[in-house]
Amino acid sequence: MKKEKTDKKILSGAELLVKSLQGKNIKAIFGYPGGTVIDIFDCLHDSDIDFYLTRHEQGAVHAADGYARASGKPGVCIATSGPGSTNLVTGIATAQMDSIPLIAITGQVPTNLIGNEAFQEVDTTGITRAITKHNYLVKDVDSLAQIIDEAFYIATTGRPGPVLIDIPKDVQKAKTSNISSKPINIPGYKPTLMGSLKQIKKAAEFIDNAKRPVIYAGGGIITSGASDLLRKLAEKTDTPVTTTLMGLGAFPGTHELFLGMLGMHGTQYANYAIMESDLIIAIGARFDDRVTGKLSEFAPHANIIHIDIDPTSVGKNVKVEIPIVGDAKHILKELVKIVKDKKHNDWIKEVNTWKEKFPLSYKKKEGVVSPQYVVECVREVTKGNAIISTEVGQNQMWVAQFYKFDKPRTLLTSGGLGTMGYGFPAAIGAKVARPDMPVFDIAGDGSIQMNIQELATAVIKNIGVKIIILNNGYLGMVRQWQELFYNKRYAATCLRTGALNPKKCEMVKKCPEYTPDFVKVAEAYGATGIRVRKNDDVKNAIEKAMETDGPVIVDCIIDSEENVFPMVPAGSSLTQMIGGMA
Ligand SMILES: Cc1ncc(C[n+]2csc(CCOP(=O)(O)OP(=O)(O)O)c2C)c(N)n1
Ligand SMILES: [Mg+2]
Repeated sequence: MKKEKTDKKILSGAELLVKSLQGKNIKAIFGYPGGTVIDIFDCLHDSDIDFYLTRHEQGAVHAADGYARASGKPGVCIATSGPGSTNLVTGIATAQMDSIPLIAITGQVPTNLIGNEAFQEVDTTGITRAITKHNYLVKDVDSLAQIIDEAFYIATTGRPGPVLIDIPKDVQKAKTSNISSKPINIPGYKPTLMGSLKQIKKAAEFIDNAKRPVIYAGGGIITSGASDLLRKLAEKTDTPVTTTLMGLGAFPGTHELFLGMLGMHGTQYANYAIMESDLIIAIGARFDDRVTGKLSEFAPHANIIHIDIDPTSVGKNVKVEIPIVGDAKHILKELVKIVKDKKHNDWIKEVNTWKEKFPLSYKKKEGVVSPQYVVECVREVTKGNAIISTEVGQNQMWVAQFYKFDKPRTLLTSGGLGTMGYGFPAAIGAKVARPDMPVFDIAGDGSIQMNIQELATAVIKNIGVKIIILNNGYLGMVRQWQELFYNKRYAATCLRTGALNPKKCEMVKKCPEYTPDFVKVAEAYGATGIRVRKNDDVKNAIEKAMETDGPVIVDCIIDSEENVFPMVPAGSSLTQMIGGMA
């Protein structure tokens, strides 16, 4: 009798969606309501899912992304049709560029109105086609259960990425008895996990014979959970390791074989090691232009082994001797078994000489806060036991250079798209995923204003994210390029004036010292604000922020002319670094 009842279970599309999310153990959703998603919210109303109402859909999608990066589980966000879904676009593209598993659910106008320029109609699947791993317009409620399962499968397997499900309002209301899905079988999507053993053996031979090997590791190590194996490979073969921005935390930042980040704002010694290397072992990285510098001069003496789960990434930008397609964890497991124990005394000595001669450094100045010191202090106070998100610009690069990330999933940063406004909502998502961890957003004064409204979300839900603003009064990274390559013509980068030519602008004299005053902004939202003007006060302020309940802004006034060095000018070779040690 009872059994018959369950067999005939009938659900609306919206009910089925919420039940499916619960079935997938989704505990938190970030989003914003609107006309075409009221049915879904009406079902969420009775569910035990934690819902986080952000103040902008961009906040929701970045929060879901931060949740995913911090936890390794897919993040889920929801928005209404039209402006709701277009507000998700930047966040979806951010997740796509950094291979983050994300499910974006959008409402759509009823199917009979699609194509009619209906109120709040946009072609969401059309707009997001190029920035999602896959997307769906659900035309029939009977297909919904299968689509949801497929969406999660695609988002989380292979090279992960965002998947969008666009659900018209009538589909949400329509009833179906098709509430479970069939085993997933998607023709044309069968990610390769196990690398070819023949290729792995060949790679081991190259590694055994190399004299000056370097491991170049990317975010793929973190995604696949291969950090321990990476360390084993490096230690067994006595090979120095450099990582991309996305790879920071994949290898202990304090390990003696660690070279720091490579590329445009990488360390001199990482870049020199790459340029002198005879074998680059690239794992879960894609030879992005910020990493390679001038491609034709990149690593002139090196053979390249390229391990990646995405076959389209392998050999895309550089010539690769040994391509291996598969999951880094599987491949490294095999590789670690068969490579020989090695010592590269001469090579390590050479690398260590560069480390000593060309360290990352900065000078502390009087009367201002040193941004690099702030980053070091956050690490000291938290003992590195924290999750750090960044915004984009100089703030991001100072974090990458001076915070020694020891563990995976402790740095959240928009690497591929470089999205200002990412860090704060991502930190909120991270804190929801990992309430046990201190979470900091190390921000620029420009970027933080792109999603500052999420202070309301953080205050109301008591999400204790600590925002450290490295306040230089400028869109600092762009100003740095203008200083170095555009004759100090600071067009539209001075945040105090907004002027095309700040020298001629009277505003500097007239406007208040800070626009906005971030301490007051924090207070206006019901958060705590602290201003710091000198290095001596930095540590105290960070400690106080840690002790204070709820969100805190620590506004650090830094020198507006502080630059991120060393630097490889765009289009130059990795050896042509400026602003480093001579
Ligand atoms: C959404 C977005 N718009 C524009 C840019 C271009 N951009 C890159 S860095 C930067 C300056 C960021 O200023 P701020 O947040 O104050 O950081 P700072 O470099 O000063 O640390 C800009 C405008 C971007 N990356 N993202
Ligand atoms: Mg700034």
